[in-house]
Amino acid sequence: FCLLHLILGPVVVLLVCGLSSVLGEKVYTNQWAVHIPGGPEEADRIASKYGFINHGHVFGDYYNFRHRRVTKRSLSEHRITQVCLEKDPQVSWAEQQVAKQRKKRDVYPNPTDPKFRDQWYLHNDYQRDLNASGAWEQGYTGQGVVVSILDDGIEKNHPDLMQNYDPNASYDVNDGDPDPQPRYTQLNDNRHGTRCAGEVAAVANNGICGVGVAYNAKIGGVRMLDGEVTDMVEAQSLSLNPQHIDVYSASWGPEDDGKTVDGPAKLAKEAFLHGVTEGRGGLGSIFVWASGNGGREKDSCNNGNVPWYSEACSSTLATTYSSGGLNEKQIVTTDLKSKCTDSHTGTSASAPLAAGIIALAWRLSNKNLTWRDMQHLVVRTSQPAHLIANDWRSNGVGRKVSHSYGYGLLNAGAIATLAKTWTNVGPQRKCALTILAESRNIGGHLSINQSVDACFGSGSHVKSLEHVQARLTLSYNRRGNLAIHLISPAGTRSTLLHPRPHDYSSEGFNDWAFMTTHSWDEDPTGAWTLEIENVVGANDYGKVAIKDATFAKGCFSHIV
Ligand SMILES: *[C@@H]1O[C@H](CO)[C@@H](O)[C@H](O)[C@H]1NC(C)=O
Ligand SMILES: *[C@@H]1O[C@H](CO)[C@@H](O)[C@H](O)[C@H]1NC(C)=O
Ligand SMILES: *[C@@H]1O[C@H](CO)[C@@H](O)[C@H](O)[C@H]1NC(C)=O
Ligand SMILES: *[C@@H]1O[C@H](CO)[C@@H](O)[C@H](O)[C@H]1NC(C)=O
Ligand SMILES: [Ca+2]
Ligand SMILES: [Ca+2]
Repeated sequence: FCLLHLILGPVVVLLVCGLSSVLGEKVYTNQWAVHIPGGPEEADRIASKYGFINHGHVFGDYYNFRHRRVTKRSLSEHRITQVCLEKDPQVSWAEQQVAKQRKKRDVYPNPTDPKFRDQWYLHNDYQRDLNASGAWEQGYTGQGVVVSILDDGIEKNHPDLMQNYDPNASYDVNDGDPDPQPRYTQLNDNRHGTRCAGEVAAVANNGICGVGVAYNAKIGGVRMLDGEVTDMVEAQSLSLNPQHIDVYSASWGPEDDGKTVDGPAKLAKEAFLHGVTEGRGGLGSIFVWASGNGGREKDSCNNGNVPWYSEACSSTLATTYSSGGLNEKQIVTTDLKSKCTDSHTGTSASAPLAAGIIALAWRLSNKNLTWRDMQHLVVRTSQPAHLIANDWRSNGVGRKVSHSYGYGLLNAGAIATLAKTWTNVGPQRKCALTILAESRNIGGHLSINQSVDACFGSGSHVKSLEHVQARLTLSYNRRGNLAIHLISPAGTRSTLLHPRPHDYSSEGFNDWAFMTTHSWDEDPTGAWTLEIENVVGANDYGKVAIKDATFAKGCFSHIV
């Protein structure tokens, strides 16, 4: 009886080979744990009697036996051998060992680049980070994704960029040629674009500098800041190769002087619209913008300026690090002349990190996420984390949101995880309503309360919000004294405009679109309230007309 298995053994091998992991069933090994109280010599004797090799003590009187002929991995238990052992009077217990599914806790090897350990914002074991490794370990590294940096050029032959450099995502708008190589000066004025490019896609595991967030992404640069910036220059940059470039990253804007009100002009507006409707085969280009001073300062977003391409901080969707605090290191990235810097700082550092994280949401096998899907992922996965602000509030769907940080700190691992199972949001619907056809006096305080049906009964009925825009035309003798709030039916209070002490202008706003993302996923049906308030309370005067409020109308993802 006990000899029979010697013949059967090899047959079993053939049957089970390769099935084990697929079926997820128990996998039996050729090892037995055997309890033999009679001592090591007795154990050796029993081992050879039944065709085992004794691999020695486990502990106490337990021995590790390996069978010579039983296959190393099998889906069926080797009953015969088991019974033989159990029946032997010298054996008090025996068990054929099963291979357990065990994953190494830290299975993903960190990049080996010399400066990687200084990239605290990507991954560290001691404090919050952007959880880049959470995406990498799932195989999301930016492969197949194309990012372009709109800036002062890119050092395309930098040893830590060269391998990922993509000439088709690059152009020199300033000089009108295909080569975006920066213009070199004594003071290295044009290093910005190269530094931003490295944040996104510096090559990993090449022994040079650090890594980009999306270190397998393709990276290009548009040289457009090293010269006169006009509407046409902006538009041309924003619409470079939209069927090839997935993400455009920009870290610049108008004066941060607390009084400038500037927005995209005709051509740039059209470039945005064209990008989100036609770019990437209709899935929509992603535009990532740095806003305000970003980052950690409590008042970063409320410092009295209306950042370029941003109507107010309520349009901010999420936050990344921009530079460290006093005790923290700054951003590590590629620098001009083949160098590596660990002192890249400022607002400009944040947009490329966000662009890189967005690049991590796609995989080669699924680049199907639209520009709106991407924003849904960001809204759902960003977290207040440790970000300090006095205005964190739960919105109508219970999500924490703040004017300083939007929905919070981006989490690359969480985005990648959610992207895996995400199904496309349906087609975009827009419902536009006129709130105030005739102008009204503002005085010291004006509150307009209007019930809306969100276009109920029509094809543009909006049940769940993305963006809300309020387009105001407003005259006032001193624009900077005004605060404007919008309150949703669910009670979410968005600050559309903060008072701006330095803004003396009497120009008001001319059909200016204020946007909020704070009511994301709320049902817009019900009473909306718009409050316009003179915070100084002097004898100011002016009028307002609200051309329309548009619900669920998209703009572009706007990231601090
Ligand atoms: C750039 O585009 C051209 C023309 O579409 C194509 O032939 C070439 O392979 C592309 N190069 C890269 C690096 O993608
Ligand atoms: C991609 O999206 C389109 C339209 O939303 C859909 O028809 C298609 O099935 C999607 N494909 C994948 C792989 O998700
Ligand atoms: C980072 O991402 C991984 C993968 O999605 C996730 O399991 C982990 O919880 C994330 N870490 C944090 C702090 O959110
Ligand atoms: C707006 O009007 C509705 C009734 O139409 C009322 O229930 C709501 O309290 C009002 N909201 C404000 C802020 O006045
Ligand atoms: Ca050039
Ligand atoms: Ca590197």
